[in-house]
Amino acid sequence: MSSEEQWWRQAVVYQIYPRSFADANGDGVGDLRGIIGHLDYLEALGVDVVWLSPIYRSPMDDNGYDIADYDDVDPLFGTLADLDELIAGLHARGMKLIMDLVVNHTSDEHPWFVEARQLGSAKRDWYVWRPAREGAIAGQPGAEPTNWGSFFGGPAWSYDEASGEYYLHLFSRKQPDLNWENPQVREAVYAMMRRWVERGVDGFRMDVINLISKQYPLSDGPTGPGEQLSWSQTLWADGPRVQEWLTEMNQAVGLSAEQLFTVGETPGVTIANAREYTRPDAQRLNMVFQFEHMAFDQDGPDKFHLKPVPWPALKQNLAQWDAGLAGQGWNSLYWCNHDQPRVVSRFGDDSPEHRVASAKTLATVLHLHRGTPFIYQGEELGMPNATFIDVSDFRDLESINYFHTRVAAGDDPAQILVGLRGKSRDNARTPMPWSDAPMAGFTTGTPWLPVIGEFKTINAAAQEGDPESVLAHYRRLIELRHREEIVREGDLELLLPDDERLWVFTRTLGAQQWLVLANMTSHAVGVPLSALPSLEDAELVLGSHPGPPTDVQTLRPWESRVYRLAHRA
Ligand code: ISL
Repeated sequence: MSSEEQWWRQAVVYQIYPRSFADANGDGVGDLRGIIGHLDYLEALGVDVVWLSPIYRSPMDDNGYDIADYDDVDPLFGTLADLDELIAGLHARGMKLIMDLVVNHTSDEHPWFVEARQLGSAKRDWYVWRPAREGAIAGQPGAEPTNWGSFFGGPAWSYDEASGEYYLHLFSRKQPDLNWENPQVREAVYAMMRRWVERGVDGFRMDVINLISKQYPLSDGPTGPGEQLSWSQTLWADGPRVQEWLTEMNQAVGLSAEQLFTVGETPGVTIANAREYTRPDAQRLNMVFQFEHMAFDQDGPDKFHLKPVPWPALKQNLAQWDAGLAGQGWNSLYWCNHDQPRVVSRFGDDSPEHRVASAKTLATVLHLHRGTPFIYQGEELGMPNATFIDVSDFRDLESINYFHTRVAAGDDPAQILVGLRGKSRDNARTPMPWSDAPMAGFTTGTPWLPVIGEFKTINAAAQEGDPESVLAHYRRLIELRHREEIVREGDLELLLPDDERLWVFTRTLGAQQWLVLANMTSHAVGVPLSALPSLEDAELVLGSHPGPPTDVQTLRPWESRVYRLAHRA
C-alpha cells in the first residue's frame, strides 16, 4: 500500500464530545451548530480529522453511547441538515469527519430491541438471550446465566419478566449487546455504515469493537457476580470471530477500498492482537486504541484506586507498543478521551506554577512517538480535572453506580470520593472554556456540567495570541509532524529506560537522528549527558520553555527539549 493510500499515518485527530464543546441554542448542552461556529479554531489548530462522539438519537443513559436510531441526529444536538453543513464546512477547510460507531450494543429503546423482546419475534436472535441458570429461580439474585459483572456495576444480565429470559449487557442494562453471530445483524450494521459513507463521512471510531465476538458456549469466568469484568478475558473480549467479522465489514463497507479512516477501541488488547487488527495486508482496521498505558496509575483491579504513575513502566510500555507494531501494523497515540481524567492532573502537575510546562511536556513526549495522535477537546488548553465535592456533582452513570455500590459494600464514602475525583469520566466532560465570559463562553444558559473553576485564566481566547501557551505548543507539535517525516516514521529507541524522572528517546530515519529529553517531575533534574548521543552542533527544534536552555545539563521542572542531532549515534 502506498503512503498516499495510508494518509492516516500522517494525520492528527481531534476528538469532540458534542455535549461539552459549544452550545449554540442556550439549552446548556453542546450541539452541532456550536461545532460549526468553531471550525476556524480547528483549522488554526491544524488537525486533519475530527472524531465526533455519538450524536445519534438516544435516551442518553450513557450520554449517547446507547443508540436508539443509528440513522438520525438526536434533537438535543440538532438535525441531519446541521450535520451535512458540518461535514461540508470541514471538507471545505481540508479536514475530514469520522463518526463514532457503537455496534457492540444498542439502546434498549432501539426498535430492534423492542421487537426482540417479543418471544418468537423475527429479531429475537439479534440480541443475546438465555434462560436462568440451571436449578435457579429466574429473576432471583444469582440466577443469571453466567457470573459476568457489567462494566458499570451489577450483573451483566438483566431479567426480562415478559419473556422469562435474561439478556446480556456488558455495559448498562439500557445497552443490550447485539448478537453478531447472526448474519442479519452484521448486514444491518454494514448497510448503516454504508449510508453514512454515502452521506460524506470519512471513517469510523469503533466503540469497544473487540467485544463483538463472545466465546460460545457462554460460561462462568473467574470474575464473581457484580465484580468488574477483567479485559483479559477471552470470554467476551478479542473473541474467536472478531477478526473474521472485521475483514467482512471492511469489504462490505469498502473501508480500505475507499481509504476511509478506521480506529477500533479495544480495551485489554495485547500487542499480538493489535497486529492482527491493524496489519495492512489483512484489511481490517488502520489502528486501535490500546489501554495498557492507562492502567499504570491504578492500584489493583479497581480503576478508582489510584497510585502515582511509575514512569519507567509507562514509557517502556509505549516503546514496546512502538516496537511491536513497527513495520507490521500501526499505533494510535493518546493521553485523553471522554472516559479518562485530564492528563495534566493525572500524570502532570496542575498547580498554577507547573500546569503549563507539564501540559506541554506530556504533549511533547506523546506527539514525538510514532503513530497517529489523538487530541481530546480542551487537552490543547491544558485543561485540568473538575472540582467535584459531593456525589451529587457527578452525572456519569459509571461514577454514580460505583459510589452507591461501594457504599453498600461498607466502604468509607470520603475515600470513594477521593477515587472518583481522580478518575471519574466527568473530569473530561466539563464544558470547553472558550473565553472568560460567563459560563466560559460555552453557553448562554446553565451548562449541564459546571465549567472548570479556573476558566478565567484557562480558556481558548486567552491562549490564542500567546506564543508560550499550551495551545501554541500543540499547534507547533502538529505542524512538526506534518513537516518532518522523522516524526511520523522514524524508528524509536528508549534511552535510560529505568530512569524514574527523565523520559529520553531517539527517533531515527536514514542518516537523521533526533533526541527527545523530558523531565517528568516538578523539580530540576540533571541530565547524564555522557550516557546520551552527543549534543555537539545539535539544533533545538522545540522546547517547552521560552528561549534557549539556561543550562544544557539541567532540565527545569517539567522541561522538555527536542534536538535534531548533527551526528547519528
Ligand atoms: O471508562 C471505562 C469504564 O471503566 C472504560 O472501560 C470504558 O467503558 C471502555 O473503554 C468502553 O468505552 C466505550 O464504550 C462505553 C462508553 O460508555 C464509553 O464512553 C465508550 O468510550 C459503552 O459504549
